Amino acid sequence: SDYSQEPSRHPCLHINAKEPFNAEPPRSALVSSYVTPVELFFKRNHGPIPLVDDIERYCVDISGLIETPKKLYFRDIRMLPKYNVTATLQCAGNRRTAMSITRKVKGVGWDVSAIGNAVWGGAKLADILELIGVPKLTSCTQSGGKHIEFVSVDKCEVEENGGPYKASIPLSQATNPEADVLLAYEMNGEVSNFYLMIIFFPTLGKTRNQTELNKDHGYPLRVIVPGVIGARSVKWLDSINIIAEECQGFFMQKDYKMFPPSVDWGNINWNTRKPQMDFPVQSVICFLEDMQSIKPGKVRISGYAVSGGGRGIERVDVSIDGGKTWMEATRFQKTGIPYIAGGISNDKWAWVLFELTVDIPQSTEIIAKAVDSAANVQPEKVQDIWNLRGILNTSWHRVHVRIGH
Ligand code: MTE
Ligand code: MO
Repeated sequence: SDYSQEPSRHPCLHINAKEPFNAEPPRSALVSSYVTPVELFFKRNHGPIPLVDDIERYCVDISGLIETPKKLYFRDIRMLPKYNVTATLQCAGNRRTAMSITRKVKGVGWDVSAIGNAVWGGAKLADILELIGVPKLTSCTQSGGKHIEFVSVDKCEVEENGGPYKASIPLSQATNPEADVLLAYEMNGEVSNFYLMIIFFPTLGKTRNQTELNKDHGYPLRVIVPGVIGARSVKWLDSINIIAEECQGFFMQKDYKMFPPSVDWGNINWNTRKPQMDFPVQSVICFLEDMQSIKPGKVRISGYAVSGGGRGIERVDVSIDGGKTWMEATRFQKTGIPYIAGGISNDKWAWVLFELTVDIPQSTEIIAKAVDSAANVQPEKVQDIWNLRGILNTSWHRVHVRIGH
């Protein structure tokens, strides 16, 4: 494979694999702002970054079990109403390294930063499908299409034997405008425009290219499926197929499925499980790395909490005595606006940042666990949710702090 065209990347990223490129920011970058800067957003790839250079000729082929197959050019998609959806993208492999410490798992190792929150700008998939004759809230087309498959431009060397990355979601979700599934062509457009206006004003012409999706994140067009593991948000979209059964690609059928701790590589039967879609409730402490030493006195503990499926965060509990007693942290999204569970102005697909200022008199273990709007709680021990692919590690997050002088 050809890795000679890879884009340049931020030097602060921790590289977990070079080719394909897999990297995450330091923990502190995640709590520095509600919206994660593009350069510090984690990058998860299964092959070289593909080059789409002729935007005029670029188009998405939509076919399969529909009455009127169609080619949509980039300009056709840009003509549809544009939505900005703030959504947290989390890789199912986030926190995999910590899971493999108890018992070995297979997959790229990640610390706690295979996650980021961005403002995705693009057309709603429900609008696109309506444009080609599939009405809103359709769960089955006349010719029996029940799933919508996204096929990428990239080549996944190992998993797909050089074929493209693929995934599917139910048609009912794709045609539901409330599910906010996007074909996105902008990442943090609103946000960077705001900052760039300050920096470059009045040369606003310069801001244009900064807002479009960059190569690492799917230029020129990617799918965003809010509330669902990152693996379904296909980058560098090439075509869309309406199909009867869910996509049969590697990443749907032979990967990203959640197995019980009893299943190992000797007895696995992939057909017994469904592809993972929504991610479970998660929270992580980000203000310091594990085993860091700090000064005694008041400490501001901070981190992120998020749940899948549009379930909001009801509560974040923090312990500074290894889980004997708990305190509730405060949560926020946009700076200055307090987060009210179930509030109408919440970004429903986005994480909350949490914080709690406490006195830490001695070296200890700090723990965080979150509760979502359906009262789901994170599991205490990683052993209980261990699975051979090391996905969905949502066990209580623990950091050890040493008090030094
Ligand atoms: N899309 C393509 N075409 N190729 C990929 O390798 N990786 C998926 C998903 N979409 C992938 C893809 C996975 S596993 C994740 S977690 C997200 O993209 C990561 O998105 P990001 O690199 O923009 O953070
Ligand atoms: Mo992922």
